[in-house]
Amino acid sequence: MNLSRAHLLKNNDHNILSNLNSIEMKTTMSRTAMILFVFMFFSLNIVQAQTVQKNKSSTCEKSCKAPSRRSAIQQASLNEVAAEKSSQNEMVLIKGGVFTMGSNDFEDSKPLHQVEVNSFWMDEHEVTNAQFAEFVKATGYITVSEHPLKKEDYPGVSEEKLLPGSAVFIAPKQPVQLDNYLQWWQYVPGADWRHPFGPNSSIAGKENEPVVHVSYEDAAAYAKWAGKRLPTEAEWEYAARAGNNFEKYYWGKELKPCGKWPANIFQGHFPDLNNAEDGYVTTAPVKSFPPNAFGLYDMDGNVWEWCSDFYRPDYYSVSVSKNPRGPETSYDSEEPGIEKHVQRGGSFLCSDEYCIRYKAGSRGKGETGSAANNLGFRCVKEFVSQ
Ligand SMILES: [Ca+2]
Repeated sequence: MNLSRAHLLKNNDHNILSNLNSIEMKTTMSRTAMILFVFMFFSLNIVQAQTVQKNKSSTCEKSCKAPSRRSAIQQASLNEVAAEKSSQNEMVLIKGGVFTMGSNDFEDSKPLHQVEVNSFWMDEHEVTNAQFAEFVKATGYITVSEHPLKKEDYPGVSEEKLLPGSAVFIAPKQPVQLDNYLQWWQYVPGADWRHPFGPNSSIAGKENEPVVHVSYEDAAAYAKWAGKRLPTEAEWEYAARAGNNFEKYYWGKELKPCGKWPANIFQGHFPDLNNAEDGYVTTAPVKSFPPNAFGLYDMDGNVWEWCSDFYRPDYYSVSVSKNPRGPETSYDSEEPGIEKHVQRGGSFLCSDEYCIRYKAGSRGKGETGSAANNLGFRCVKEFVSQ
């Protein structure tokens, strides 16, 4: 996620609404094609599959279900505090500890370094539309995407384009070069948390899906209202790893453990063809995929999640080791004048083909005031020992 609002606005065009109408069609078509493919595949391979499957499933069941000693001990430790789990606010107590933070696969995630975090409560799932609606109802809060735009903030953009809105992923109709995100991200006037794809869309029936089109400021305002705060980047990564250091993915070593997609990411050909093998073209209802060892859902994929740290690519070389809270200011040499916060976890648009920053230890970043239809958040709360 590196969507500058001003950049998007300058490149906005007027074909957006017609493109938006194709999103649902594409979903239906891709699912129909998938069903047909699956039917043909199984018709041709059913006998062979039955034989192979017998051996395979027993191995797979075993590797998926037998807990390691480490995870068994960890779980036992978590059970001790399970009584404290709040059923009212759906938070999980994350017992503090030390872990190795970062990844050698990304320049801004180096060096690997030891970090200690205190215990904290964390939302077990991303903040949903229903939860955000409660906040708006109680406070009358207006999100950044709904605010009128000031002409002075967007020099070079014509006045008729200065309409409230947000960034929406719109799949191009054919394969495109992956060097320019403006081929699939468009600034859509009228897109906001209530209208994820633009003015003619709504969140009816999506109450249990993560809220999107929330800027850092919006997420922080919700957190404050809820008596919580946004997680630090270190807390987020510690929680996402859930005791599994050095894994390629937060969920393990394989992309598809036991042949199943463990998170809502992108399958197909990016950005023009989303096969939705995992069942979802865009956001999935929270808790659609299995939780991690700490009981947290969708730490990977679904929507990016805001963290409280400012973004700097070189922060890990100077980070304190205990409860780091990020640098004092943000700086990104790719867009030096733009203030950015860290985002984590990737979204329904991440794959090995593009946007690989859903992998363990990787970092995302975003303009503090920007939003998009794959960007949300979850909150944390201090743990006060009795
Ligand atoms: Ca998906």
